Amino acid sequence: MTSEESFSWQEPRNSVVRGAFVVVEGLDRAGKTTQVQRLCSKLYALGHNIKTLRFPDRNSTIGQMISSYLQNETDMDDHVIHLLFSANRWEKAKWIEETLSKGYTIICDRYFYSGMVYSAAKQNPSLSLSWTKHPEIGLPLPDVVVFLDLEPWQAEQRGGYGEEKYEKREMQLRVRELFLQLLKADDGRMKIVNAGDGMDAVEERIWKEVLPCVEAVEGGSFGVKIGKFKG
Ligand code: NYM
Ligand code: MG
Repeated sequence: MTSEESFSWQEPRNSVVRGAFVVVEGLDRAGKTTQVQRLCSKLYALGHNIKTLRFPDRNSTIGQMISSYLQNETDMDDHVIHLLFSANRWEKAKWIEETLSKGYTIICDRYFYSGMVYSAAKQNPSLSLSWTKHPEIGLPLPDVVVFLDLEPWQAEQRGGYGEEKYEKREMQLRVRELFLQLLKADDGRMKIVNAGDGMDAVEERIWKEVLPCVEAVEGGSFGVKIGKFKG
């Protein structure tokens, strides 16, 4: 049972002011996919209306170009692939806003935070962290972002590591540094969660960060309007 199958078809069961936009971020093999599924199941069991999303969304034409790049089948200029990742989010922007307005809480596996840090971690002199932000400006802003933090050596010990582009120690080290840099500059919506030990403990930590936010947003404390990323 994938999260997509189990959570995407139901009509909203509860009337809420709007859904919350929850993003889960982290290095490769940080456990995002497992934790997103667990989080959805728990929220759904409590009666929340849930939809899931993941980036890159490999189903669209742009998503297939991204997937082929990640699998080392095609090569692209660093700026071009950055803009494709961003375009892949813009393809979903309207759907995100409409879905939140209908009262669904969205749990999203990666978003523009990954977009910025993975591109900037390439250390291309004409592709700084601040350059990477520009195409993301105006996208729906998450209400909470959970950064699953673990050290690259811990991620490496998990299965499947090293199959795609970027899954290399040097790259992951820089990605982590940049995530931590974003966290320092953040307005408080990014929460750091230690993801280096057992799945149940990590699940509990995520729950403590996410549930209060979901309840507050659905209850109207964050207003009806969905924020937009300002850079
Ligand atoms: N990635 C993901 C980017 O480089 N930019 C982005 O905007 C996004 C959303 O794609 N190594 C990278 C991070 C991952 C890779 O993601 C594929 P996943 O979650 O491993 O399928
Ligand atoms: Mg990966």
